[in-house]
Amino acid sequence: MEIPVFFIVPNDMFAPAAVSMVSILENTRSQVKFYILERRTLPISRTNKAKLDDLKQRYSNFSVEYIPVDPDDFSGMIPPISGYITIDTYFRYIIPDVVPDLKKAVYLDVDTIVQGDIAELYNMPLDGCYIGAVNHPKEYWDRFPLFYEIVSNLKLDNPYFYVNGGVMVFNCEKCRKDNIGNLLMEKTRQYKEKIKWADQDIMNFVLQGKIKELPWQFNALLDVLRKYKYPQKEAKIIHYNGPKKPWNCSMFLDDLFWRYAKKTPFVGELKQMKKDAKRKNTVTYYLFNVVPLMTVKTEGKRRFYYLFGCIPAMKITQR
Ligand SMILES: [Mn+2]
Repeated sequence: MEIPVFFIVPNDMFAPAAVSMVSILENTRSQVKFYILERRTLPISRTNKAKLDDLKQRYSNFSVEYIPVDPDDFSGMIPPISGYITIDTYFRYIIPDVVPDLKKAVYLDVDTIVQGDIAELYNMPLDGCYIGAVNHPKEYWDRFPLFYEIVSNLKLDNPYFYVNGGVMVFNCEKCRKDNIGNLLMEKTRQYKEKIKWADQDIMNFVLQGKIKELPWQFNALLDVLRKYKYPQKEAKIIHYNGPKKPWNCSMFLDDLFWRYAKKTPFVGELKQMKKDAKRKNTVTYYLFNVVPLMTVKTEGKRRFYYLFGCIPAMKITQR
């Protein structure tokens, strides 16, 4: 049995994606085939492809196929509200169509670490549904008013069922049979004024009633583990959802990410990415060009002010 696993990877996200891939390979005995959807306008460099191939010396159970996708096919689709999600999130729509002989396929975001056996996810019964995915935990609705906005915009039948698109199992055969890819594209253009979280909104809306709910362990969102204390050991897939990523700041559970990063030929590059992000988010104002008067660090929506570069002075959270 070969497990097809799809990633959507612009070249600048190749290193994090490789970490997710290695985490899969470390924890399964199954043969895995990675399908990488790359942006035709930002293709993956030859160096990166060669580096991934080098991993075959350590893992004998994988192969890779690159599939270029034209972003222009998705023109007119509104980019998601959050700036950190890019237009190629919509590439998820075409997964069942790009490899016509696949019955089923797994999709993973690049910001995931798989610490369970990927075969377990792949083998989850979909009971005739189009996709399988994990619902957001009930705590989210009250914490993020955006959830109420989304479900009321979309008029979901069950306002408390809105799955996360970072981990999905596709019933490719059924999606192709009912031409779901086209339907999703069409509805995206039709509902573009009402969309908040891009394809995730549309998939929840169009496929409602035909989405198989998977246990939380297959897509353990960070807050689920951090704030709501679901047991981390039970999590099979950890999803660094949100704008903070282990490769752009220090954060909860980033040790897990780095443990796998070290097993890839990309660890140096990832460390550099983190350094660059830190530099980009830090501005220091000098007195007479010598004395560091004030340092401002930006972390997502929060801004930290330090006097003389080290004394914490103020914290401001933007709305
Ligand atoms: Mn994600």
